[in-house]
Amino acid sequence: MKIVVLTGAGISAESGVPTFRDADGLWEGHRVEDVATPEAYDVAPITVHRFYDARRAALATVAPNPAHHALGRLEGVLGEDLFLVTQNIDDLHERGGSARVHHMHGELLSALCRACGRRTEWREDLVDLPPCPACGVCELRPDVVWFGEIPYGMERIERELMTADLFVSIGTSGAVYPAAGFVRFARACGARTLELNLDASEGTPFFETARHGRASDLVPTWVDEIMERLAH
Ligand code: BV8
Repeated sequence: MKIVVLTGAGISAESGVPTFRDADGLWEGHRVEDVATPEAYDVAPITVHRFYDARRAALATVAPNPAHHALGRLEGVLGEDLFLVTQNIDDLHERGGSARVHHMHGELLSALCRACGRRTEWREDLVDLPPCPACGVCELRPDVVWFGEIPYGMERIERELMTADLFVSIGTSGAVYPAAGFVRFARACGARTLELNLDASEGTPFFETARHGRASDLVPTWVDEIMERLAH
């Protein structure tokens, strides 16, 4: 059974990582859409660095929750038959036991050099514009996909959606594309579809089944069901 799981900020909410909706999409009075853009970075790089430096530093204060751990267990059983694609830029899936995580919107713990294009693991602040470890130029930006930029690995994601038996969306509002369109694409390719989310989302009408509740309850229960089915 091939399963594609898409996660969003809602799976990290119970770990203490604020979702985009919780803060009403605001950060220090800025709309996220206004900070998470290449234009914002060109106009006010320090403001944008402060936004991401704060979120990167906050990772040290949060821990994976039972939903992350359950997906780690599922990977142990399904191996390559599980494709986990996340919109999240935190490292909670990895710390929850998932070894293969596709971060379609990039990662907080990575820096992208605007001079040489290299992506480097990065755990410190970027606001002081440190030199790129590869080329030495001080042009490191957050390795995050901003609005108007192309998400990482779209071809790979589409291939996985085309061959999935089941597409499960966890903790996302279904407000941002192309991720919000995955359910319709998967369904058109013949996959069953399941939404696990705190409440109804913009995507709910496109799912065959939707379960509403907290991810730390819904995800372990669903993973146990799948394990049970795989065992027989
Ligand atoms: C692109 C990284 C071209 C940065 C992010 C008009 C119409 C349609 C599309 C567009 C349009 N105008 C512009 C666009 C394109 C645009 C877009 O979709 N805009 C929206 C605003 C309309 N998209 C883009 O620009 C994308 N690029 O289109 O390129 C292209 C595409 C394909 C191929 C070739 C070319 C790039 C978008 C990426 C932006 N970067 N993140 C950062 O993190 O700072 S987006 C960011 O917000 C997230 O990554 C995520 O994708 C998105 C939404 O966040 P969610 O994860 O869903 O979180 P949210 O807070 O919204 O919801 C939380 C959910 O959890 C809720 O439903 C809640 O009920 C639930 N929840 C809460 N607590 C719990 C819970 N569930 C369970 N348990 C709980 N405890």
